[in-house]
Amino acid sequence: MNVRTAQELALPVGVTLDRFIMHSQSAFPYATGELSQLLRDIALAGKIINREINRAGLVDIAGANGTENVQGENQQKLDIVANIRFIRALKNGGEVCAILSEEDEDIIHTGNNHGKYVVAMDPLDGSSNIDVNVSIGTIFSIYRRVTLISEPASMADFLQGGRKQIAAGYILYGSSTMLVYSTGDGVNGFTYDHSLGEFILSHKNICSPAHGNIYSVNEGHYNSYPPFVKNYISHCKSKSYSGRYIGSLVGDFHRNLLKGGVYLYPSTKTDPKGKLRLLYECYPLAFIAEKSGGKASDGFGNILDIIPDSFHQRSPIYIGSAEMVKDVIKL
Ligand code: P6P
Repeated sequence: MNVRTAQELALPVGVTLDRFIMHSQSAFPYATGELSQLLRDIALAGKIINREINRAGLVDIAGANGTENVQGENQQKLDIVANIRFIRALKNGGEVCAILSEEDEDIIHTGNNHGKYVVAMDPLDGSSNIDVNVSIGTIFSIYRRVTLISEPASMADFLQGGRKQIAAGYILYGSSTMLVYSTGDGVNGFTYDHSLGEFILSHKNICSPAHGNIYSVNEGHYNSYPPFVKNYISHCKSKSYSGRYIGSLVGDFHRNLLKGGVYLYPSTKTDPKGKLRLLYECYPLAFIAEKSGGKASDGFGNILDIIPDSFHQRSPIYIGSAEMVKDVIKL
């Protein structure tokens, strides 16, 4: 039997999220720690939601809540739980003056009017997959407020445009739970170690492969896609690419980010503007895509250059490996 040496048994735990944040902050001499605290608050909410999700099969928390959100979509119980958990964590953290959530029509004022930041979020995307045990995710986007400190936040704080994001990321509740985020200088991934209750740096400086052989699209809507999307799907088949579509944006995006691939949610007859939300799904993932060398387009231009005009507006999205996104558009 091979007996592990003391050195092997005492391997370092790795870099915790806290230590990574503190180290990153030290690179910004004028950083005063509020953004670091905000990232910790998001991570805390992620740990709590991770626990709820893991119990979903055991504690009657899965399934529909019997209500609809502002979009008219059936809310799952965990959608509401996740929304409450994030709002509470961000309120208690004190750094955020207001939140825009997919689950609420209007912005949520936290009461921290001295908070420098606002957060747009989809607290739990893909939640209809919970009771069939498919990966789901939280998506978040962080802006520095433009309204006066001490005043309540307003629409202007949330309609600054994708290029004004100062940080964005997602939490993937999958076979393992991961937090992936960027504050503008690279993209880093942290895997949750349940035994420690810590996110540990596991994917340093993620670089999106320029090309890949995975395409993610719901081919059930094929007949209502624009011609260029149909051409691209034919192109993928001619190249014998792998179709991988799990019906959960964060899961599809994350796999394509690591392995190379492109996710497409085009406009359709039922969703002429596309299905995904610009402010808290498209913008944050486009931020991550670009900061890791990938691309994100609405079919006409860069997602991050779209000027927003309402909180819950939708956009078509073609996102992932740079060369593959270019291929979608040029076809
Ligand atoms: P469809 C989940 O509802 C979601 O917002 C994304 O997570 C997912 O990629 C997409 O919608 C699935 O939509 O129309 O293919 O079922």
